[in-house]
Amino acid sequence: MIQTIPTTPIDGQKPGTSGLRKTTATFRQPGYLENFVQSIWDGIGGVAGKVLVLGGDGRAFNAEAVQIILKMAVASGAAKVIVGQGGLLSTPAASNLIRARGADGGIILSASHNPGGDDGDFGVKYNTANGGPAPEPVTNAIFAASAAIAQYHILTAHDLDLNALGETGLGEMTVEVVDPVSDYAALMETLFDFDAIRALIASGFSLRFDAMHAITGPYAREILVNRLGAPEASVMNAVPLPDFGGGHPDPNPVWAHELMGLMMGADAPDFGAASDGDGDRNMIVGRGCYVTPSDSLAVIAANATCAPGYAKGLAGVARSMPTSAALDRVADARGLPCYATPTGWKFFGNLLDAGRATLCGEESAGTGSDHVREKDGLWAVLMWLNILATKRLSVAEVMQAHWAEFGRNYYSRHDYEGVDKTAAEALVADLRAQLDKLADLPAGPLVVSEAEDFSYTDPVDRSVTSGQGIQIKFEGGARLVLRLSGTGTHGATLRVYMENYEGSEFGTDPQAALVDVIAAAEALAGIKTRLGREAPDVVT
Ligand code: VG1
Ligand code: CO
Repeated sequence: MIQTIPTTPIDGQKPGTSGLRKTTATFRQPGYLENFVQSIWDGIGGVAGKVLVLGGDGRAFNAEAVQIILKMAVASGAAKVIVGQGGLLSTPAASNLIRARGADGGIILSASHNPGGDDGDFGVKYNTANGGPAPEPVTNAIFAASAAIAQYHILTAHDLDLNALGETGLGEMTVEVVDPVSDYAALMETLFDFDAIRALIASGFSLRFDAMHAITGPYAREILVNRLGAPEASVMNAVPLPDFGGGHPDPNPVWAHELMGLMMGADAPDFGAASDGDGDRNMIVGRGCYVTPSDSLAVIAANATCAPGYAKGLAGVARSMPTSAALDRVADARGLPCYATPTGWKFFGNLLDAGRATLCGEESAGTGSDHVREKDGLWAVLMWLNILATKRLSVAEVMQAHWAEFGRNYYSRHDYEGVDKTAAEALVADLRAQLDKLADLPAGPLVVSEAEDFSYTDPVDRSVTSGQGIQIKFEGGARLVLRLSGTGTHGATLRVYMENYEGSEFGTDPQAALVDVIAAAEALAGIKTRLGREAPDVVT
């Protein structure tokens, strides 16, 4: 029986950088998920007759949420929902399924790199028919619907068994349970030279992939072990757990410290990598050599033609504005168009759809291409393996060669997590208010040359998105960006991004190379005093 349940709007159901993220406890409140899902249906003009893809990263509440969403899809007349077995899908696999099946859209259940479990976070993201995160007009419509909601519709029924593959009926709707891995693995085989990677591994090249007890375990096992012949032990923390084993599934040197310890140790493998909760981020590490995400993006752009799927060259490249300009140097040298977008993968969608960009990336460990409309962790790992298999160089040698050719953009991001929201917002607002007057003024040891509040005009649909981060450039070429995170669930997180280009000296520690920009940031924003913090919580 389809029930119509009266409800009232719940404050704060506003999607952030990547969907709606709240604590698991918040999502478990009666009606919370239901209100938001109905708001998605209402915001996109209903789901009657539509085909949707559904799955999540397996964190706590994933299984319950999938059942609720299926019952709400049938109650609003959806024709079909394609669900990953067990309710699981990585974000890039979901994006691929939407595209491959010509679905009208999809729902991905994840709070990505945020911790999960009963005391962690949960999230819901809506993706459109191109497979990508809903763009701002759509998320704004969903938010507007959440503020006007008066009722939701849901079928009263038993939970479906989502472990058996194949089609079943739920009321008038078809539910198709698919293997979450196979279509994605097949797509990877079309892009990369699996024979060459297999030969590299067979020659004794050793690797470790840290799935961080998140969604990529089964994907990495199938691709790296079963298809590429890596030993079983190459995939660590391979079993997805609802609380990610108590860890923080964010692939950076701080949270992936187990892998980092291994890679910096005496018996380090040749190659290490990790991915996040929902499988769209990546970290690349060589033996004794951490590769910053911005550098990884630049290396991939410079060498993508090693991979068969990109052999014909790139149409263009794109990065989020805070990402380092290492990519721009490659683009300049190769004559490629290069775009700088606001933070969040949704801003790459139009560039990818229009064929203006083939590769995109963010400093936050997200890299991807036009093969899907999300960033893709395992894709980046396979791209690196393909490059190494072709060049037969170590990761450290690839980096040295890259810097020798293009120079090095020393880069670091300092995060101040869970700080007082009012103080963080005031810090940003005060700095924003001064931007007009900063040019030519000293800032610690540096002198400001340009200061702006980043605003983006989409070159495809001409839509304008403003207030996307404070960008300050200094005489001599250094750059500073400050913005508040849009994915956290506690207080505020201030992100401070710093870079400085160096043409010939490549061996300096990034924190030392950036010491002047760090001092300039403190002089301009007064971070330590205003936030009451001595040091950042995470340095990447
Ligand atoms: C962060 C990153 C951003 C990324 C977003 C979603 O957003 O900075 O680059 O696109 O997370 O990634 P914010 O607003 O917290 O800075 V994921 O893998 O968490 O979906
Ligand atoms: Co993610």
